[in-house]
Amino acid sequence: MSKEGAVCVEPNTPENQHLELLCTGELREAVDEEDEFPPPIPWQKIEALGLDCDYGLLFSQEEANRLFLQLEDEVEYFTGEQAKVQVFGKMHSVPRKQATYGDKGLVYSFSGVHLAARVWTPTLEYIRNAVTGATGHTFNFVLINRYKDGQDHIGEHRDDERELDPSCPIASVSLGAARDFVFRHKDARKEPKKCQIEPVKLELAHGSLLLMNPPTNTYWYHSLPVRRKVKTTRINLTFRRIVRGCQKRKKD
Ligand SMILES: O=C(O)CCC(=O)C(=O)O
Repeated sequence: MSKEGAVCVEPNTPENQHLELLCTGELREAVDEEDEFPPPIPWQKIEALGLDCDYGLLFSQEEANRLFLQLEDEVEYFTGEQAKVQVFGKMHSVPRKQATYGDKGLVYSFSGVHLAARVWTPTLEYIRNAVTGATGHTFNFVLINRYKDGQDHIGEHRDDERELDPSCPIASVSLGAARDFVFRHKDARKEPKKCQIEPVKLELAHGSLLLMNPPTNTYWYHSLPVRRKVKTTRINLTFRRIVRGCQKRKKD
């Protein structure tokens, strides 16, 4: 992985979390039930101008392996027209597989497609609860992208649809092949660049969680580029919070 970019990594401060628990009286119980209390994630802070992310390992290798296999069994991906997106007015097949799950009635609209949420599967609920436990944020929807190998990819975009709760981070869980993930500032993408801001590049590991906090998606595009050397499959889950009143109707 390239080490370019304005990446600032800070150590986690688990003391703060313990202090918080102490105030709410939950620490005693946590200590008593030490075996059942998951250790706090050692978060890495990733910051640049208008970019605010937290990155850490959410699952052990063993658990991540199990979840990957369960998802391979459970998730139903879109086919046909629903597996296409609109780019400059033309419909194209997406270079990966996609699926959406979530609370009843939720629809996510982007790039000319409207994807209705299927009912949560047990594995997706388990992963969503783990993300909530680690972050304190709740989510009602997940977009799943499956990249069969390094040829599958996702182009530069921002997750800034109006139906997303702007105060809620987007929580991205990765399972399977490690892949490079690139952020580029909106004013430093194309020549002539309005300003010189270096891209921020990360490698997203098996079992990892990347939290894209606001206002990251306002200022930064992200992509998962082609990596021909990657021969194995990766599944990515982006947990989101959709605000019901702001949803586009299916026929918009
Ligand atoms: O696969 C990934 O890590 C990125 C997915 C993504 O960009 C998205 O869901 O908006």
